[in-house]
Amino acid sequence: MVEPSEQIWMDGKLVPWAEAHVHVLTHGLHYGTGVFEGIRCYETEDGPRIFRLRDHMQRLLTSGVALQMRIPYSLDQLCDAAKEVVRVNRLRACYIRPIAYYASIGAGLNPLKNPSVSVAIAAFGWGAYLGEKALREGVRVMSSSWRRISNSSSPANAKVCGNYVNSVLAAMEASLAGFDEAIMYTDQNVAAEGSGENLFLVKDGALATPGLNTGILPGVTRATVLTLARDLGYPVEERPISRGELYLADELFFTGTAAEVTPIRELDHRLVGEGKPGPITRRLQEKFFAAVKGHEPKYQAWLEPV
Ligand code: PPE
Repeated sequence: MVEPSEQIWMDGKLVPWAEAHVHVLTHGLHYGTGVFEGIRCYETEDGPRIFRLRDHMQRLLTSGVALQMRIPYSLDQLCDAAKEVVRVNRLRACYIRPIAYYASIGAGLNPLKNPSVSVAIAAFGWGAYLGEKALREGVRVMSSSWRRISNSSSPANAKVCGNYVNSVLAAMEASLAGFDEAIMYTDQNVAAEGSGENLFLVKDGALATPGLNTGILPGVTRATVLTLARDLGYPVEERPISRGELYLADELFFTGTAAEVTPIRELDHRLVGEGKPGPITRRLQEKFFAAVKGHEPKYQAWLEPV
């Protein structure tokens, strides 16, 4: 559940939470022509620290390029604005949601005729994405009937608002079928990712994760876990993974800003390993939480003071 905060940053001004409106004829609302981010700020012994803020804001700018969007703020300005939102709301642990969208009013597809872009950054309390129990015990997931969008129909590797219809369909289907989350495959039947998470497999002590050419979001948490795994000495590969291979995995887990490192205990009614989080998943999860909470000097550079 989202816990509202007091103020939201909108185009350089702080606006009360309840007044942070956009016009109903906004281009971004009708056509999904926005790009967004999800960033977590963690409470550490030294105060709040935003995890990999620059990497997230850089991805926002890069996603904008895919929509030919001129975001009217620099990387530094976006990072400063995010810190300001955390500060003015006196938040400690929170979730930060920046969005940049084509803001023209009226109908007509091509936004380049009136290319005004608005940017908003909100910060609010948001606990464990799939629940605290999910982090401890793992989640039950299904193979989605919806295919992950491909890079040939949309810039699938960019965090574009419109892309998320695909994820929303998969998330609704999984929830209505009684599962916690979905795994989506490409049109070529290789595993891609969850509706809002990247996917990892562990087999015989080695890790594998789908490559970016499957149309996945290049997750910041995915990159973090790849680094942690390599530093711990686990072999890691980015490669195609079939559904059958997922069924025979020793361990599966999701990564994401919201989902953090969430073990998967069941896929399509088949237990993953022994049906509980496996040892490598647990080790990576522990390392991840140690890093974000400032307990790993080696990864301090990932933590941004507000
Ligand atoms: N894939 C998708 C499709 C995705 O939306 C996310 C983040 C990831 C992978 C993981 O990326 P990263 O957060 O950089 O490690 N999903 C965000 C939104 C979730 C939502 O429900 O909204 C998030 O985790 O913040």
